[in-house]
Amino acid sequence: TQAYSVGSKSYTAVAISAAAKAGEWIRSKLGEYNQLNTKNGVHDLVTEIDKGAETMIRKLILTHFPDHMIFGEEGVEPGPAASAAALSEVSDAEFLWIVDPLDGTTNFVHGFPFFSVSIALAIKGEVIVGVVYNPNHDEMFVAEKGKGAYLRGKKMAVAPQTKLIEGLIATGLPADRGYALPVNLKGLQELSPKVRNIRVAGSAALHMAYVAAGRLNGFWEIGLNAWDIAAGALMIQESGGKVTDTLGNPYSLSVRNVVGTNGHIHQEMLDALREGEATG
Ligand code: 2AM
Ligand code: CA
Ligand code: CA
Ligand code: CA
Repeated sequence: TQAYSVGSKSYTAVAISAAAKAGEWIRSKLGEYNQLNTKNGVHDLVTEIDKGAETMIRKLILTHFPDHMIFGEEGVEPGPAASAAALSEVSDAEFLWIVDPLDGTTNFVHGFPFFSVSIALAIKGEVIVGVVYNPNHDEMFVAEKGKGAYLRGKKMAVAPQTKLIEGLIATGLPADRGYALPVNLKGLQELSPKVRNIRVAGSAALHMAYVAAGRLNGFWEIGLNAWDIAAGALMIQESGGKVTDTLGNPYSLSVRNVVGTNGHIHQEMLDALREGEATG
């Protein structure tokens, strides 16, 4: 991945370099991997690849910025309560890196080539850099606060459609079968007839990057974590879109029930989720 090597010590360059390195490594393991552990049952998988990628990213960040904090999925106890508590301990940090080393583990395990590495940097709780890398397509989505979001050197822009019915929308089927899944299913039920179609491709971060790139008009999902959302949220905002929680509150690191759209269809989506009693 010569194209993505770090030339300077800038935050963005380090984020890109870490995502590229981890992503390349993950992709090299695709298809040969068979040992996996379940975290919270059969729907919530974790592999040695998730852990190895996080270690790799952590080391690279700390090499450049030894005093920065890192909040990564595999460094946190599983479950919403534990992750919320862990986030509240670090969310005010001067420099906080928010890392999902492999977003789409289920896809990775099955050899379905749609997964990503998501890395964001927040300064005192405000996301200023977001990078999402899909090693299967060698696509590096990069956003910097106030400077726009880019793919292959080209500025990204959200899709122009103004009506929900013209929208291609994505969501996820959460691993939490007890709470998040039933709420998300209500949203699917309500939204399916009101949109052009819905995709459930298995990587929240990549879905959000696709909204930023104008390939999707919107995305929502219940019960996510900061590491799924942070990079993609900045990317959507910097591409002209809008990110809130399902009740319409502005995006922050503590948002778990996220809605990210091109902006034009945002209110229609929020209204539909409320009508379907699917806001969580
Ligand atoms: P992961 O692959 O990093 O675990 C798909 O619906 C999305 O949900 C993916 O981004 C996936 O991220 C995430 N996800 C998987 N298990 C989860 C869990 N137990 N709680 C919350 N999100 C989860
Ligand atoms: Ca996981
Ligand atoms: Ca994830
Ligand atoms: Ca993950």
